[in-house]
Amino acid sequence: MDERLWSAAAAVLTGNDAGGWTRAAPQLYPHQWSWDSAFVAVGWAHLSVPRALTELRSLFAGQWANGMVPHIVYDPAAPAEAYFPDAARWGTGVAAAAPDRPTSGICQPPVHALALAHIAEVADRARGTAGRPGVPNSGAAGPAGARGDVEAVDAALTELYPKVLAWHRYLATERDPQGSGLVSIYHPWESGTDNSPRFDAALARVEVGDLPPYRRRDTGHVADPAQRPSDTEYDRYLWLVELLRRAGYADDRIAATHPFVLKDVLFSAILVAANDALGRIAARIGAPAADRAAIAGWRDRGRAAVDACWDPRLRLCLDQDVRAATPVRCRTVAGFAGLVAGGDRRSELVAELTSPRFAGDPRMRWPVPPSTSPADPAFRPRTYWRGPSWPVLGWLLWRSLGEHPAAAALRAASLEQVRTAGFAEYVEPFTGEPLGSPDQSWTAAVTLDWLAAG
Ligand code: 9WN
Repeated sequence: MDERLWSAAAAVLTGNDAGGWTRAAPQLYPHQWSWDSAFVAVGWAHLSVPRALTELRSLFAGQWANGMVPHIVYDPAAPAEAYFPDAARWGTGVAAAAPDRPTSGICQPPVHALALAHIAEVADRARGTAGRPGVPNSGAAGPAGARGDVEAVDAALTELYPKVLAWHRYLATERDPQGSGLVSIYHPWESGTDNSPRFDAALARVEVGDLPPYRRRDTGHVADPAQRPSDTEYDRYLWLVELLRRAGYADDRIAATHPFVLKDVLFSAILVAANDALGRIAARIGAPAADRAAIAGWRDRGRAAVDACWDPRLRLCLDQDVRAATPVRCRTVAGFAGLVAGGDRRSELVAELTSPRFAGDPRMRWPVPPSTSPADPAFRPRTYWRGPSWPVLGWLLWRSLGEHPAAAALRAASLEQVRTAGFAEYVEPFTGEPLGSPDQSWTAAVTLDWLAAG
């Protein structure tokens, strides 16, 4: 165990702890983000199981009445100018379940059930090994603490299970009225990979109308604004927000009229993995058979649909642009959706992941997946999701690889990367330069999990 790296990662989570929830980053992202929060809970589990559970509880306090978990739960105490768009810009008071907790009006990939199942595994493991030196989260808790952790997990599973189920049901119905197994997104921010070239064509078709004026805050928090999305992209992002707001965040209206609707293959694959995890949770708490059948049905339907997005020429799974009725032909990390969903393309996808088009590019400082392939014409090594590597996505793929030998290599390379680049939001893949925000919570969280797996 690398004690120094462990303490440094723990210090990032503690430093970003806002008391019951964790800022995604100290300056750039001073609120609670949905999928960040799930990854962060994976890390917290190794420091404190109760704290990890609190992270998810506080996020789900912002869940909407229709089941949607919003992509940002705002900190009303943060200054309004800390981040844009601020809560007021979304005007979501009408739709939110808890209007006292201001939220955005869109969502992000559903990593939460994975996090919940992971916390339960960590607590179970600690109970089995309580007090053994060198086992993370065992010495601190001790035998009584470890038993208490498992009790806390059981209580939290009972409380959170119906909320997570409602979240998955929302995605499987409102976001997939066709029952295709693929989830529709209405905004690039919903993918979590905001300015990926996956969205270029669909975004280019969005004609910006009468956009209320705004001032960006993000570019003031990074060393070089070129690391962030462009102003043209921001205008379109804000126009899509405006259209969603005008549609009252009503899924049926949005599905019928919104100019940006994409079947996001990575989001859909994460939902498959999350349904797998939710199925295990449902079995553990003795949930009704009808729930368990629904969850298994969503999982199997999603897995088959992600496999059907396989493109034999690019050797990746592709998003489907609903408005253009075409697959989105570009080489990005989202193409490994089939690995995340656990379908039939595993060996081809591992070969592609380690090929010179991705982690095996000889120019790579460490063999970790870049967000966009250097072989894609849109590749930019320093620009946000257009090339830099994001440790958190490396973690998602690592986890999906299971016992495959490529997993150990990816973990080792990722740990080397964080040792050198620190807990950066993203990293220039050839030089290893840290980019975006320093002390990004989810980078520290996945580091803890990689270390605990050693
Ligand atoms: C918009 C918080 C979030 C992540 C996203 C990442 C970035 C926000 C932004 O930061 O998005 O949601 O302002 O760029 O793209 O994945 O959840 O870390």
